Amino acid sequence: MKNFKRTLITSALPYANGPVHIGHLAGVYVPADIYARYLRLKGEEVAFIGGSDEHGVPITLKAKKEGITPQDVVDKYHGMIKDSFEKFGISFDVYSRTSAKIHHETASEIFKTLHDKGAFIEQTSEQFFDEEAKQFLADRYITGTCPKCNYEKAYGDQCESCGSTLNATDLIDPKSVLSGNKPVMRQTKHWFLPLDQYEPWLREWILEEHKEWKPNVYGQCKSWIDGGLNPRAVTRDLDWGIPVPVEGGEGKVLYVWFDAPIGYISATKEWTPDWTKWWKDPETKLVHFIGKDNIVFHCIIFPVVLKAEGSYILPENVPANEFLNLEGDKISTSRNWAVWLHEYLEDFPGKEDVLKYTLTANAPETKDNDFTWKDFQTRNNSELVAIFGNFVNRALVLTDKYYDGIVPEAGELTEYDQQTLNEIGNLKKEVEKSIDTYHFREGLKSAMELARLGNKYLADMEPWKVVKTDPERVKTIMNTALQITANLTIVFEPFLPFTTDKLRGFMNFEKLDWHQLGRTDLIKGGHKIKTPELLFEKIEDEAIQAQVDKLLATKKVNELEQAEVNPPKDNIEYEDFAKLDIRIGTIIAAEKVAKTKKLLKLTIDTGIDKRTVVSGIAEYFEPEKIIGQQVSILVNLAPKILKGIESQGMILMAENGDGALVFVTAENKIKEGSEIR
Ligand code: B3M
Ligand code: ZN
Repeated sequence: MKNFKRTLITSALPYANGPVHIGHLAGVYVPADIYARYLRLKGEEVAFIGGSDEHGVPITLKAKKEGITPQDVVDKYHGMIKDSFEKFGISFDVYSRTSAKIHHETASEIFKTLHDKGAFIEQTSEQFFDEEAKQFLADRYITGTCPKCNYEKAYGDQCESCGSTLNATDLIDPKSVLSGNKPVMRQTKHWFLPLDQYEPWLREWILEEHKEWKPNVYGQCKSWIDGGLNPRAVTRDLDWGIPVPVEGGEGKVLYVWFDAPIGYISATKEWTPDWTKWWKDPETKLVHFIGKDNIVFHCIIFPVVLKAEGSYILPENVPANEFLNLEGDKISTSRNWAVWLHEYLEDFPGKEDVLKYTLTANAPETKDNDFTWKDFQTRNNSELVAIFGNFVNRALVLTDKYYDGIVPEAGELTEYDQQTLNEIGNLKKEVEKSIDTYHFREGLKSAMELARLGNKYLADMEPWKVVKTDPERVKTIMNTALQITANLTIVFEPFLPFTTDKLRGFMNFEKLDWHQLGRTDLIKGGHKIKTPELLFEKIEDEAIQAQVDKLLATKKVNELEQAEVNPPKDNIEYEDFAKLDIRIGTIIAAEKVAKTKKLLKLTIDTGIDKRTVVSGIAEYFEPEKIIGQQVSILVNLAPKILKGIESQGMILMAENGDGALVFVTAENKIKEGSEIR
């Protein structure tokens, strides 16, 4: 492996069109942060770069939806994202934004350089144009039916239902998002990056020279390259973005995926005047942390830009992650199906590391994974509290109790003591191997092994028993336990920085660098620790249930919103309608029908009588909660036996296309027996 002098870590620039959620964190920011903290702890020269991606169509669409300007949108979300990253402890050296002046300048300059070198081809092509809005339509401004799966709301670049990449011209029955009209074709000129010309080079550089890239990354690159690369437009007809800085570029902007990765360079410039050593010195190791949907941009398109420019280094690795799902469903900003970082920080104050731990322990490194609140609770209660917290607490509390908080000197070590301490060095190697190869969940697992080791050591040694028979021996046991504790403050530093900070506080202990890890004399006899507190606290069921309820409420809203409307039925005569006798009634009793999932047995006060109705609504309503609910009831429906119960009438329900149900009733409470007609 090549030896580098310094490491430049970039993490994907989140779109400033919404807050950051756990999917972003697990995929990009938590692993990048672990990597940055680890290298810093080793004393290496590191730059950790972040920023907001503030251009592109998603932002203009959001602005349109909210009736504000794109700049308003990005100001709002950039502030929010930056703030939540800070509170969560993502240790960026700089967090910039692509609407910054320095970025506009940098991206323009690189575009011009490529233009002047003749690196682009100019092509006139036909694009969709909205005649009413007088505007060319970006892919996201066109919706229509997906030719692959028939989903009716596919975008001009992608179908979110089947995941296919599309061209706007592939859509069946395309419509403009702006006016709802069918767009027409118009000619427009754009600048293209001829990716096809770089194919032999990409083949060599990635497929031959970077066989060590993660299989998911390498595989995606290979399939793009083998599939044949085409020239790619790097400009757009849009009024939000960086103006195309060459002749003929009026009214056009740089394609967001052209400028966004350049944001890494601009942010570095903003951070230090000495930026060229980070971007132009071959002894700098450039690593991009991204999610899997960004692979082609970071492994193919951006490297081609850098290569064409000629003076920049190329990424050494791109450890892209797969996706994190939430409770079995794809995370989605538009469907509000997410755990938002800023909300988490409010709901779980002081528990930043619990989320970091869960997201790393369950990181989608090799395949998509699922985040569940239950798992979050278990990771906290059974791992952080029961293993790490328990060990540390025992070690510190016993030291406090037996020795007034003064670390005892060790006597002669037994073979078991020695073995236990030797294990620290082995685990250190494991953690290093894992982090060096971007296997952060393995790394965390090995770090956790050290806490397990400590826990087991104390459980085996039982100092609380030995203290009665051999108090001298207990000094050695406690000293050994405290050496393990001291090592924990180092090994967990990249993963759980708030926790190690707290632990060092309890121990009255200084921050040590990675190279001290494995030493068995870190904490000296005679050192005084502080009165210990709990390192982690248990998370109760109620807190978890509250989060689950929040998601269930979202689900319900989505179901109602996304429902398809059924086509109308054939006309009927008034006489047919007049035959229906529909009354207002009140549910006075309700219970589940045994051995069925869907049925409730209801007793209804119809104003005429009190009667039994069997209704298929059990999946949507709990019997206790609907007592007193007024309903509309069809009272002259012929009775029918259902599961052995005679049902005398039918409750009217409104049902959306997904089958979610709501009671149909009068606007105000009204006397039972009132007729509906
Ligand atoms: N904003 C897409 C995303 O957030 C894009 C990343 C840019 S990285 C230069 O997934
Ligand atoms: Zn589709």
